[in-house]
Order: sequence, then C-alpha cells, then structure tokens
Amino acid sequence: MTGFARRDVLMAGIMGAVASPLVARTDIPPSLDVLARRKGLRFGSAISWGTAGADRGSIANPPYARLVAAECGVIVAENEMKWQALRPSPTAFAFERFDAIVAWAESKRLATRGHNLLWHQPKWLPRWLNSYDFGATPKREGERLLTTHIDTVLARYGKRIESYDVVNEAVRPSDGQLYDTSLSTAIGGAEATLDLAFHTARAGAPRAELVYNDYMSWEPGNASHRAGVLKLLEGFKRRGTPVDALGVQSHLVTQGLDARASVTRLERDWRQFLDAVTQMGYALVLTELDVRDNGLPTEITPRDRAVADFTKGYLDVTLSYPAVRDVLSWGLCDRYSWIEGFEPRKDKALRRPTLYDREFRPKPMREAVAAAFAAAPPRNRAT
Ligand code: 9MR
Repeated sequence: MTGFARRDVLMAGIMGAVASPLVARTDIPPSLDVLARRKGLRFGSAISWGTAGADRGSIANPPYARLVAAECGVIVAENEMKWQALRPSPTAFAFERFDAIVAWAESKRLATRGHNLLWHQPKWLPRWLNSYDFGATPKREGERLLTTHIDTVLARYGKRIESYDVVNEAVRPSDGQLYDTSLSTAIGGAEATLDLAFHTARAGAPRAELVYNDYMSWEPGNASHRAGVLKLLEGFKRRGTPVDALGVQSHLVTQGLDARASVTRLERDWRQFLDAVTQMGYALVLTELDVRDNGLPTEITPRDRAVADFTKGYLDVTLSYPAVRDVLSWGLCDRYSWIEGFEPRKDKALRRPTLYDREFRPKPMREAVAAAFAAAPPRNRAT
C-alpha cells in the first residue's frame, strides 16, 4: 500500500469517517500495540482529563481519544494521579478526574499505568506540603502522610493498575545527588523516604510492577544524571528496597540532521548505562517517549525525517534489551504536547515531538516506531 493509502485508511478509523467500501478491512494497518505485542511488548500513550469540547489531549476530545484507543494497549494519565492533582489539602483526596481516566481506559479495554506516587522534588509537590507543619514528631507525621497517600491510592485502584511509577525524578541531574523535600526532611533523609514509598507500595499492591522513573537520557550532558540514577538503583538493591523496573522516560533531543551519526556517537554510553541497570536485575519501561527537534531545519520534511530516524536509532538500541517491557509515548499528537510550552523552537516554528501531527495525521515518527517494533527481538512476558 502506498504511504498515502495507508494514511487514509488509518485516518478513516481515527477520525470516525466511513471507510470506503472499496477498501478491504484487511488493509487497515495494525496498530502500534498490535505490532508491539508480536514481540512481547506493549505500546501506550499519555492522555489527560478534559471537559467535552475542549481542544485538549483528553479522554473527552473524540479525535484524540479515538487515536489513543486505536493505537494503544496501555495509557497513563499525564497529570491526574500526581499529588498536585489528587491532594488539594492534607486531609482531602480529589479522585474524580483520575477516576474518569481509568474508567475510560477500562471501557476501551486499555491497561492503565500509575504516574506517580511520589514526585520527589519540592517544585512538583502541592504548596501546602512544602510549607506543612510536621509538628512535634516530624518523622512520624511525615511517614504517616506519605504512607496514607500511597495506601489510599493503591486501595482505590487495586488490581486495576498493574504498574506504578512509585517514585519520579528523585535525582538532581547536575550532580547526581538526591533532592530533599519537606517530606524527606521530616522523615530524616531522601533514601529513607524513597525506600518507604516502595515498601508501602509493595505492601499495598503486592503484584504490581514498581518503577523508579527518571529522564536521564543518552544525549551529551546526562552523564552525572545517569551516574546518580545508577547509584540510587544500586542502593535500592543493597537495602532490599522492592523496585522492579527503571522507567526510562525517553524525552529525546535530536543532535542535528545526521541521525545515524548521532546514534553511532551516543550508543556506547547508552548501552553501558542499560547494561549496568539490567545486570542489577531491573526491568525497563520506556515511559514518556517524545522528541525535541533541536538543531533541525524549519522545513518540515527533513525535520520529520531526522526525528523519525533518531527515534528509530534510539529504539533499535534500546529494544535490543529484552528487559524492555512497555513503550509509552508522552502524548500521541503534536497539538497537545507539553514541549511547545516547555521549550519553543528558536525559529518559532511549532514543535513536532510526537507520532501524529496537529491534524492527527501520522508522521514518519509513527512509521519509525512501527519499524522498530517489527525489528525488535521477541521477549517473553510474564504478565
Ligand atoms: O506533561 C506534563 C505537564 O502537562 C505538566 O504540567 C508537568 C507538571 O506536572 O508534568 C508534565 O509531565 C512530566 C511527567 O509527569 C514527568 N516527566 C516529565 C514530564 C514532562 O515534563
């Protein structure tokens, strides 16, 4: 099938259009999740909550929700399970939005990943927690707050969520040290706080996959971040902290037009890191794939090509590790990606970080992910 015909068929499905009677159903290209499953992997995406009619990457936006349901086997709430969303105050929980996302996923027979139970940085904790009075027995109060939060979330979702980012981004990229927060100061140290989070999660969800999730990546400038994460993972092993997998966020940054040359340059250090992680016995989950199209021309065709080739190179190397179980993109459509707000391009051209363009048309990056799944070695899935 030509690129155009494939795109039209896929679009017909996503946009809810009536497929042409001339097109046999067998011509519908397999979804990314179907391709992933052939290798024992799963494919998924982030999705948000939103009001009906709002132009957001949400469950209430029909074209976006259809796209996610069509391509994915697993979803993750982009923001709605975070403390900032769930915890308006020390005593309250606000589950409505995350509940709606989990219910939507179940109605589409999609699995849900939980992101996250503790984002270990003051910047990402609710304001009330940063200025909280832990009272006369701060350790006990800090432990009570953290364990109550985790217990409550796990009790509510039980077996409905089988993989959690228990701790998110605890390592400071500049020097590899752990952050401190009001909670960890009260509890008496960052390591003790993270350990408590994982032990509480294991007790509350004994069968769930427990993940430490971070954005140490393969581009230059990440060496101390990677070293810090390795040190943290070694510490977890030494202390018997129940951590099953490393979440490799995979917010990639292109390094210029020659993607092949970039991949060749980056591969060695990346393999060294993944070798170290997997030799410790951790599984790997690619949790937040997207691409910042830096150092690339404004013109769309070469830009999309380089993004796709860089993605393919990254996935080829990373999926060669059978320890990788899931690949999730951080949103599926350029229109709703966080990257535009985070770091706009210097030339003011709109970012193109995901698999589908602003009109929900598949981009070369989608083909790159599909090709990487097709090329990946098969693996056994226990779950
Ligand atoms: O994409 C998310 C954005 O909408 C939020 O404003 C932000 C803060 O909650 O978090 C973004 O998602 C982040 C994820 O939770 C953790 N890894 C980095 C992601 C991009 O910043």
